[in-house]
Amino acid sequence: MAHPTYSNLIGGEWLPPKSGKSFLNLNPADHSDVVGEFPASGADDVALAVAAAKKAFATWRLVPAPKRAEILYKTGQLLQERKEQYARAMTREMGKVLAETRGDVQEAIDEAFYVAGEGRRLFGQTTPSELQNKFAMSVRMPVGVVGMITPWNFPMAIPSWKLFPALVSGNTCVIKPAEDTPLSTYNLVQALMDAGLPPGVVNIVAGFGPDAGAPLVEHKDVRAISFTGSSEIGSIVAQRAAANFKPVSLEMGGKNAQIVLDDANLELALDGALWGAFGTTGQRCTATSRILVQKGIAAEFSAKLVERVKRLRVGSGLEDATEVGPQVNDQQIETSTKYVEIAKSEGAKLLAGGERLTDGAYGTGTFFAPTVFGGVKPEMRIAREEVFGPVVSLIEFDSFEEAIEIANSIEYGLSTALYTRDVNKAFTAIRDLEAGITYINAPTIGAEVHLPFGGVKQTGNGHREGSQAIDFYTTWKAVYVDYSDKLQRAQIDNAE
Ligand code: UN1
Repeated sequence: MAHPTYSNLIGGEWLPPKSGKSFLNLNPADHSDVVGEFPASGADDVALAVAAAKKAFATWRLVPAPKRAEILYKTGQLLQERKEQYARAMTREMGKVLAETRGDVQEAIDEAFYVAGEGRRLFGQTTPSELQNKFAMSVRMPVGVVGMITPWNFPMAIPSWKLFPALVSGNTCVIKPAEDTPLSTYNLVQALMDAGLPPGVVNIVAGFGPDAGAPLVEHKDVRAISFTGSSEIGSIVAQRAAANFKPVSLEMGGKNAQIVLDDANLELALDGALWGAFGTTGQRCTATSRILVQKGIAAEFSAKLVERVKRLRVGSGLEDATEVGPQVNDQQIETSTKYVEIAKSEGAKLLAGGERLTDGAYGTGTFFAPTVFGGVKPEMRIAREEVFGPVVSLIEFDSFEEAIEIANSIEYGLSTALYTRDVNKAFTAIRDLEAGITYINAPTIGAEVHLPFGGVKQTGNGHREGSQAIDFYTTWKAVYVDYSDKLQRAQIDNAE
């Protein structure tokens, strides 16, 4: 069947890539289903897109913020109308089940309505001047052209976390979506354009990291970079951007722990573990990949978990009965396979899954059996390194203090969860867990758009999305207005 061909969006026009190259976007549940052909762009395409964004910035920054926000509000409404259509397109290109792709579109809708309100805030401060008849204030200014590099696991939500706050702040954008899932970014930007976004304010350059991402990071007219992806690539992005002091916001890996104390509601903790570890086929940066269980309940918890994991229905995300969709591509399958081998060689005990599924309809896609390892020790690689697949490790501990220590003993620090009925322990964990997010009696996944999102250690570089995103997409200007009609020298004339 003929598939649609997409171009780059540059200055409001659809332009084929200068490189003349393209790639196919395949359905991970069925590789014979081609979702579309997308440009494999290069530095020339990036340069055109940045020039268009720079031109558009001259006028977009002068549009009053409440007006910019109205376009975002309208975008939210259009996304509501198109939710089912965009969710289906997303499941087709990314694989996760429909309930989750609906959630992904919903997250973009939430972000649109939340950020639209920001158009009438974007608050600065006023403060007394040390001098008479002088007014002092701080105002937020846009930074200019912002480059965005987004991942495939939340193909609409994450672009919305970056585009919407950048836009309400008056910036213009060039976005390079992940090569596995460009269509959802196209759909999101289509909604923005239909809501009245002027040409050139958002530009899309599709392609691969080394060819299209790198020139975006390095372009001198790109004033800031927002990246979500692996810590490995994030480090390269940060180093390249550092050459010309470009601010970079990085959201990267996780190795998120769910701690279950022996006083916990066990069924609730099981529900949470199952959803946290196997929702999105384990392909969330917030996914539960370590379950720390207190010794007294470990055997029961492990048996019940394994029993439920074995019953999970793996299949195409477009089918209603499916609970776990495919992994996004072969590379991810290889990573899961590699970590299963590593875990086995380290002496961890395979309790469920552990292999690629190839029988029947599975053969045309990239499916991996939901996998559980028991007997995992905190020092094993399977307990420390990110897998980004449907693989979870069970680690036993004696005391609450030991659980916190194990949870913190890794290089990442995104999300954590504690299941307990003891309020004192809950608050102690909130204080002591080294992570950007802590849940009590809820799984490690499920952040809401109006709270800070991001992590510590190798997970991030100090910035937060969600409620704090505006801080990255604006720069402060201090403004002094002297209405004394005479020269007043700060630090000197106020001494009198
Ligand atoms: C991610 O995996 O990169 O908190 C983002 C969550 C989602 C976002 C995940 N709202 O699990």
